Amino acid sequence: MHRIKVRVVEDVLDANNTIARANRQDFDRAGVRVVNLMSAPGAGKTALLERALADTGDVRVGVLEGDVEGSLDADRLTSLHIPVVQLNTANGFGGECHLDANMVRSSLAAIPLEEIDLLVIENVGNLVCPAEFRVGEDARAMVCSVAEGDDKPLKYPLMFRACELAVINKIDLLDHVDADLDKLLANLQTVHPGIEHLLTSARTGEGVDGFRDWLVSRVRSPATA
Ligand SMILES: Nc1nc2c(ncn2[C@@H]2O[C@H](COP(=O)(O)OP(=O)(O)OP(=O)(O)O)[C@@H](O)[C@H]2O)c(=O)[nH]1
Ligand SMILES: [Mg+2]
Repeated sequence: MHRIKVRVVEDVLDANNTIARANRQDFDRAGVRVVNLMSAPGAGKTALLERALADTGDVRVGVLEGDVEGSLDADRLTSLHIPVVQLNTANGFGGECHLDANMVRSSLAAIPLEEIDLLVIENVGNLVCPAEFRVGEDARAMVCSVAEGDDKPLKYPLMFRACELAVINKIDLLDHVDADLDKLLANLQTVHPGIEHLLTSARTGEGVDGFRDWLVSRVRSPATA
């Protein structure tokens, strides 16, 4: 029984990876680099994008917004005057807690790939499932806010291991929450030794330049994922 269950999960992930490779080929053909941005709900993905994507110089950026329902995040980005496409998992996908490669594939026609150099995919807020499903990205980044507590890398290691960058956000709240930043960073290195990290506050703007630089440099770096 257990082995059958494992086989089914493996088959689902294999099928997903096949579609993710097709997405990746389409992105490569269009010369678009893709970042899959993940976090628990409310860690600050959209708030960071609102600030970081305000000025990306000559790098043209688009965003695919993944949410279970609604267009609140896409609406927040409209003032940036960049292409933003909202993808809802409630519509036709059963309200899934993550994006998968097939969902992203279904959105490709709506994304003006010829007009952008970098696509940021804001995944559905969830610290577990999004880490398992590749969507055709070149790189993966995750946001962990200090308000979530310093133990999160130890409790959700797959997400922290799956990413090349961990953005530690809401550092303006450090004096108001119990999380110990040194402990959080040590736990991060325990589950993913050598992982790059940034300290940011989307509220004050501290560290956001570093996040913007990391995003923009994906366009010039060799693919990693
Ligand atoms: N104090 C503080 N608040 C922040 C910071 N970043 C985000 N917030 C707030 O945290 C809340 C959630 O931020 P969002 O940007 O919506 O988070 P998200 O990760 O996009 O959330 P989902 O898309 O729902 O998963 C909002 O009220 C933000 O204003 C920060 O650095 N400091
Ligand atoms: Mg968001």
